[in-house]
Amino acid sequence: MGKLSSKRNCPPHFNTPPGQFITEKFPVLTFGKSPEIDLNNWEFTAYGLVNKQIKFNWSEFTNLKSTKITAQFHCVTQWSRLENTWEGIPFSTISEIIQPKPNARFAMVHCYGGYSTNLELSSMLESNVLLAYKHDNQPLTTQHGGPMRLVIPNRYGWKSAKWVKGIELIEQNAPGFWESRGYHMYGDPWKEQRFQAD
Ligand SMILES: Nc1nc2c(c(=O)[nH]1)N[C@H]1C(S)=C(S)[C@@H](COP(=O)(O)O)O[C@H]1N2
Ligand SMILES: [Mo]
Repeated sequence: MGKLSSKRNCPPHFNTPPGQFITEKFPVLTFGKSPEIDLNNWEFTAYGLVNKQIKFNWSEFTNLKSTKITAQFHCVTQWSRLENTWEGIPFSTISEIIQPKPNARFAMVHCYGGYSTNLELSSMLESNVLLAYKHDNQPLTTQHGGPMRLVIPNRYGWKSAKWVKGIELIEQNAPGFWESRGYHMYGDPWKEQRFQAD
């Protein structure tokens, strides 16, 4: 990765998806209020079409082997933040534990506070998809999804669900919170898959 200073001098279209503008801030985009989560009661579950259902508390979850990635972040409202380091547990690690059944094709990500989003299981298994608890080397703040959020850099930001509580593997695709309000089922920023009608 180049330095941020060199990227700043690039025209916005050079290395960001079409229709996006670069910001160096980290705006907060939340529908409604941030949920209050007590780490002592925090739980992460994975269930549905799996051979082994799991329920982890914070120490069980953070004892899994973590990874660090650097990735762009693209919100459908057109801001992109180019350099973000995220640290957390790859979803592929969770997948090895839960062992999806052959008919598991999609994931519904459920959040504290009621938000949800849907993703293809195959996209979730890419190596840069994390259940992240650090951003730019700091513990995730509450407003950015702390204690833990999904990060899926190859999709628009609404699919990077904050305050993740559970991941349900399903056979038929179904819309999450924004997808049922017209946002795209896949949401690839490089293809400008913003809204369902596009
Ligand atoms: N639970 C939850 N996750 C969410 C949202 C939300 O409203 N609730 N907003 C989404 C949207 S639209 C974006 S762009 C990103 C923004 O993440 P940030 O607030 O950390 O910048 O979070 C996504 N994840
Ligand atoms: Mo967004």
